[in-house]
Amino acid sequence: MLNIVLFGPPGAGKGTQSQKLIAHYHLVHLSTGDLLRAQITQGTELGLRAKKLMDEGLLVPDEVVIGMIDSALNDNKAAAGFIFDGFPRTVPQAERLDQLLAQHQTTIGCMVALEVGEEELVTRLLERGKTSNRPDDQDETKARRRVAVYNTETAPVAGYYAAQHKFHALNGIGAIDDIFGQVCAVIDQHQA
Ligand code: B4P
Repeated sequence: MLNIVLFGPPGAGKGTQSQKLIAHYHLVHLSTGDLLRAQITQGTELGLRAKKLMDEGLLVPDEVVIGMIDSALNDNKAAAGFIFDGFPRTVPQAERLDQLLAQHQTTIGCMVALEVGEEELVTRLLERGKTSNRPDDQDETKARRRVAVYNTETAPVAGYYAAQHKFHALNGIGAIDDIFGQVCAVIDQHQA
């Protein structure tokens, strides 16, 4: 099984690269952002609670996203592997993911981090906000808050995977196809 964590700040290109990776490696895409937005669209109680936090650029509680990932893993037992996009976003989420994958007799192969500076991130998020209708992409203050939340709460997750010798960082600035080639090179090297 091939399990990849695609890591990086909001707007780094995780969703963009995930779309290309699932086509190339035939993996199941698990984006906690997409799963949460689906709950919002369906108007579930979970979605209503998550929306308030997401619109403000804050993280949804760990137990909520861990529960969604647990269900998704159980729903995709025949998968060749998973791309985890936007998850784990905290160290407790990373620890729980390891436990959940162990229950399925598998583990994370590698984490690929896309590195992009704050000004470029904010530019990308606000640009996407012109067409995405995502409330969290509409406002510069919220975009900067998401980057700040990433720096304090999510960035330590890199150390968690570095301690397992699974962490690889790439420059996330450049042509999307060039970055995709570099991400594939890291994954292929890990599989070899
Ligand atoms: P996400 O849906 O994960 O949102 P994101 O971080 O903005 O997405 P991403 O980083 O994938 O966007 P991409 O670069 O592809 O999360 C949204 C919210 O959900 C969070 O703020 C949080 O509230 C909640 N949440 C989600 N997961 C959670 C968790 N595990 N725990 C707690 N809360 C959680 O795209 C950005 C733009 O850049 C696009 O327009 C794209 O076209 C552009 N772009 C991409 N690559 C580019 C490149 N190389 N050059 C130029 N532009 C590029």
